[in-house]
Amino acid sequence: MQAALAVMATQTILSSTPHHFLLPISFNPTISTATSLPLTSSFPGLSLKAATARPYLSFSASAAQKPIAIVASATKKAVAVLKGTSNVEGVVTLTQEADGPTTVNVRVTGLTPGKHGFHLHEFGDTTNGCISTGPHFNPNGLTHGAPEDEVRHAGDLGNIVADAKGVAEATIVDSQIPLSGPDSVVGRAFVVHELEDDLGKGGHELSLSTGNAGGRLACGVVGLTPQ
Ligand SMILES: [Cu+2]
Ligand SMILES: [Zn+2]
Repeated sequence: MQAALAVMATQTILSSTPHHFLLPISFNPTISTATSLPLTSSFPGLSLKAATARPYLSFSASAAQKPIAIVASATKKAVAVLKGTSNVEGVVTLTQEADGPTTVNVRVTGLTPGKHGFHLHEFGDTTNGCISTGPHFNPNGLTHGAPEDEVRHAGDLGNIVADAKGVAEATIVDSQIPLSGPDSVVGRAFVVHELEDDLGKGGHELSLSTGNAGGRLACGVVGLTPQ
């Protein structure tokens, strides 16, 4: 930053135009009066070549763009396209306003009628199919539970329910699956399971880790989409 200010100072000296009104308030005005039209900079190590308009312009541009960047990040959207080895497939969209809860819209087809466990798993890795997405996303090191439980994996979104045609549609609003920050779910994966998630209450040896939801029918990695 000091070098950038020095460059700007040099440019002000050389151009002697009223550009200086754009400079930061902290800029020391004595520099411009103390030097008369220098062909070399009065700043050690700073040649005239450095006094191009580029650093000056880039500084102004980045300052002007800051408010736009804040506006653009107010709403975050993401999507996951679920596929597997069976004919089960689906699309999941996620929307988060600022730091509020995330709204998840789910549509999965090709299921057997009834409940199917639906989770966010830790990894966005499908190199070995849905198995390589790892366990349920669990940044707080808790045991498996229902979405409304205090003790749950962040990725525990309960069950989705397929109708007689094998179509499950759901809208889930959840506060533990943000689209930014240290616990962001972007880059992780949704998985829809063969069986019902018992929400940690089934008494099975897998109840407190997976909800005993059985095999993984389809999965998809969460990726950001345009606003
Ligand atoms: Cu799962
Ligand atoms: Zn879980």
